[in-house]
Amino acid sequence: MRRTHYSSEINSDLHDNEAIIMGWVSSIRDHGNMQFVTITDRYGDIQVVAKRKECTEELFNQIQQLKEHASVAIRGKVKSQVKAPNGTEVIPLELRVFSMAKKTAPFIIQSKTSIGIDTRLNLRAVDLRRNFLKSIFRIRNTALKTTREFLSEHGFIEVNTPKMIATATEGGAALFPIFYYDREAFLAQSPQLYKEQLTMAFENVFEIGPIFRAEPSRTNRHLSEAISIDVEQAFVDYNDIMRLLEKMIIFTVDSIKETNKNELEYLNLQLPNLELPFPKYSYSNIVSKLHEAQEHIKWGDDLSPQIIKDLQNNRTDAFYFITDWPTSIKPFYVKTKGEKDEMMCESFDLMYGSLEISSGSTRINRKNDLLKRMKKQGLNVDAFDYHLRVFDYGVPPHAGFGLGLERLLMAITKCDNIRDVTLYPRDIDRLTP
Ligand code: AMO
Repeated sequence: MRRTHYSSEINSDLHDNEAIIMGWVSSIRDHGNMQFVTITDRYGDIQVVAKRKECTEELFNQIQQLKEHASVAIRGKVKSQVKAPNGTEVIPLELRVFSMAKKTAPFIIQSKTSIGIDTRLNLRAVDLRRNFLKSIFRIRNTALKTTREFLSEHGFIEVNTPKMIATATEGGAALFPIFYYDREAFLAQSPQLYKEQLTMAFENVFEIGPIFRAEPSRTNRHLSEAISIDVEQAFVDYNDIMRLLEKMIIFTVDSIKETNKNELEYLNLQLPNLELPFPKYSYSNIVSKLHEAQEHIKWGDDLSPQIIKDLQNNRTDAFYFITDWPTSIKPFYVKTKGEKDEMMCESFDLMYGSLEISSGSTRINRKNDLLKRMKKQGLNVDAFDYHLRVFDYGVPPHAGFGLGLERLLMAITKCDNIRDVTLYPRDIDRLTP
């Protein structure tokens, strides 16, 4: 048997014609002498209606024994039917069961509301058959596709950098050590140093790949393995990069609106009409506002999601930048605001409500400045020799950002738990499936 039509191709033009559909059983309604079976394929659903009087005894029994999730092919006659969900149904003539479901899934496929995420994650491939998640991952697909399109149109080339590395790049974030033959190595926390180096030859580069962070805490916004959209550009500074990033976000959100109408409708989401430029608040300005609100925070402290939430009265529906952070809480490669103002650096976080979506900065491009900062942050300069040596050969001024794909999806789909927007999430408690 070969598939002749996808569910989306079954329409009233095919009335009285035969078709072979393939997919899995997403719902069964048993009305005694009538069985309603929904077959789902990658494009949607089609209703199959078996009537005892119109089928052979054997076929009717076979259909009656079907279970949700079984993988099947049905040859049948297409009938226009106004009462059917998409105006047509299929009257079965032959059923082939490729694989019968042996168990009942511990969650309801058609339901929008979900049961405990751990139960679902333990059976993730089956969980992903839910329309809710399929909608999210189709939106993810658009986000990835349009990001690539946007960056390529803006003269960036896509690169891949090593994920097994010798040194930390992101200070505070903990590393996963691995065995590398007879040495210790680490999983890359970010492609930071490599993307910077690549601006020497290519000027504009981007990478979409995994980053690994040994996050010790259990939160709804941290993964041990996340996907980062990393961008680096030569001969620009952080202001140019913020302009690029906000344009990219708008391009992505608009493309999703255009491409994923069905998914957005299913998820009951109305994406905002975003306007340029996104608001910018300096770190110092936010700290002053926090002082006015009687929050206990010192200039130089990091801003926790909770403190930002409090400041916004829990408003969580807008993108904005927090700029000019204290140098002491940003990584060693970030350029300061200038000799007079070494305390602050040319850096930004892109926020959505209290969720950090991206961070970026102008980078240090002079070797002496970089050495000074590394020493100040207590780093072992010798371990970075492989990186520092390229600074003897004319590293251009450059700037860039890292954007967490899952964080962006949380913002777009309004999911509170990062695990829902990750196919197979990794966290402190989870290494399977
Ligand atoms: P940073 O460490 O801020 O910056 O990371 C950049 C973005 O990556 C996402 N992210 C995460 N997402 C899920 N789980 C995690 N554990 C996690 N950690 C980070 C966030 C964050 O904003 N090299 C710099 C970027 C740059 O300056 O180019 C960096 O890695 O969305």
